Amino acid sequence: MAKQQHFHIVVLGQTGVGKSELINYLTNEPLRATGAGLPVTEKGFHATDTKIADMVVTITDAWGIEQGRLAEWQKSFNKFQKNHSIDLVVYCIDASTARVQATDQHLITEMTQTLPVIAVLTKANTLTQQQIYDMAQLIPCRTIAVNSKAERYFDGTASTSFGRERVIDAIRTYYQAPTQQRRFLGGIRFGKNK
Ligand SMILES: Nc1nc2c(ncn2[C@@H]2O[C@H](COP(=O)(O)OP(=O)(O)OP(=O)(O)O)[C@@H](O)[C@H]2O)c(=O)[nH]1
Ligand SMILES: [Mg+2]
Repeated sequence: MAKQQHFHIVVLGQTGVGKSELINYLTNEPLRATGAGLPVTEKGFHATDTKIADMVVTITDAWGIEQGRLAEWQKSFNKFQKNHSIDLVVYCIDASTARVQATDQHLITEMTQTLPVIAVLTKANTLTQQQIYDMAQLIPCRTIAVNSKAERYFDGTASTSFGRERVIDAIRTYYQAPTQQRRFLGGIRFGKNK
């Protein structure tokens, strides 16, 4: 098994949900390419040693899950998991659709059996509190709403980014936990959904 030097965070989720953008937002660095249109992050798992606030981490940006390629994705993730120790999975779900898909529910449920997992609802800036709450109820782990990118829209309105501190606080809970406790924290629902 490859030895992980630092606390290892792996960012997973379907293509286009904002995994790479979240990494840039959390690290405050333009580390990963992002974009609309075709899938951006290439097949595989792309690790970078960096810092999130004062935490020294390795953060891995994943190939996004594409429709019709779930089995292929799972095979490649299983292989990755066998060869790397993972301290925390950050599983991203696009909140802008106001839907939680069964694929994401199943994958999170499966992963929480063996790994600590937190979920991030990305692009959450257009949703109401109630919508965020309703989505979080369907996700079997701690869930945090985020907008990774402040931007201007076609209609002239703008959004501000939010959620960074909450995600950092959640990461810190695991970062500070002794190794044996991390798995336990992953298996139970703790902390308040926000
Ligand atoms: N407003 C807003 N836009 C976001 C957010 N997260 C991502 N985006 C945008 O959504 C698009 C897709 O984001 P990416 O980070 O490239 O998505 P990804 O999950 O890495 O996609 P793949 O690499 O294809 O798997 C980009 O145009 C991002 O700028 C968010 O929280 N808010
Ligand atoms: Mg990407």
